[in-house]
Amino acid sequence: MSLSSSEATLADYFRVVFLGRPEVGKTSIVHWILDLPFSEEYQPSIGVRFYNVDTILGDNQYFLQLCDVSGNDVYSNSISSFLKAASIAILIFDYKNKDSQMEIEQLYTIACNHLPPNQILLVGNKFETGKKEIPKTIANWVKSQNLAIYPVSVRENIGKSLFMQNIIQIIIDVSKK
Ligand SMILES: Nc1nc2c(ncn2[C@@H]2O[C@H](COP(=O)(O)OP(=O)(O)OP(=O)(O)O)[C@@H](O)[C@H]2O)c(=O)[nH]1
Ligand SMILES: [Mg+2]
Repeated sequence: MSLSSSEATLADYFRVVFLGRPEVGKTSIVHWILDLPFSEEYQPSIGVRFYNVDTILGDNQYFLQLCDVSGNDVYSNSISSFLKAASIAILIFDYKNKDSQMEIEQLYTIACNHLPPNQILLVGNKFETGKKEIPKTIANWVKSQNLAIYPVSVRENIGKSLFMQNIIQIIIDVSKK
C-alpha cells in the first residue's frame, strides 16, 4: 500500500542525521542529496533543520527525514536527542580541516551509543586533492576500528553515487528489521 506524505506519520520516517564541526559542509551535502544548487557562500545553520523526502526505491516507498544539525557547540548537548530516533548517522569531516577530523572519533563514540556501527557512515567532504589517503589525523583510529571513509566533494560533485548507494542499502536493511 502506498501512502501520501500527508498520510505518513513520524513512525513511517527513517531519520538520517548529519553531524560534524561547523563549516564541514553538512548543509551542502543535504542540498546535494536533494539536487539543490551548491552555494560557495557560508551561512551557518541555526539549530536543526528537517527535510522530509518521499522516495521510491525499487517497488517500495520510503519516507526519509534528513536532519541537518548545526555544528555550533551551542547544540552539542542536543546531538544525542536527534540520534535517539535515527536510522542512520552521517558523520562528516573536512579534508582541509584537522579539528573537524579530530572530532570525528568523539562523534563516532556518541553515535555508537544509539546505532549499530553499520548504520553510521563516515564522510570526508571537500575531497578535491585527488589524494586517496585517509587524513593522518584519523588514519590509525580508522584502521584499528576497520572503518570505511566515504570521500566526497559537493563542490566538484565527487563520490555521490557510492555514498547514496550506502544510504539506500542501510534504509532497505533497516526497513526489513
Ligand atoms: N571547497 C569546498 N567547499 C565546500 C564543499 N562543500 C561545502 N563547501 C563550502 O563549505 C562552507 C560550509 O558549508 P555548509 O554546508 O554551510 O557547512 P555546515 O557544515 O552546514 O556548517 P554549519 O551549519 O555551520 O554547521 C560553504 O562555504 C560551502 O560552500 C566542497 O565540497 N568543497
Ligand atoms: Mg549547516
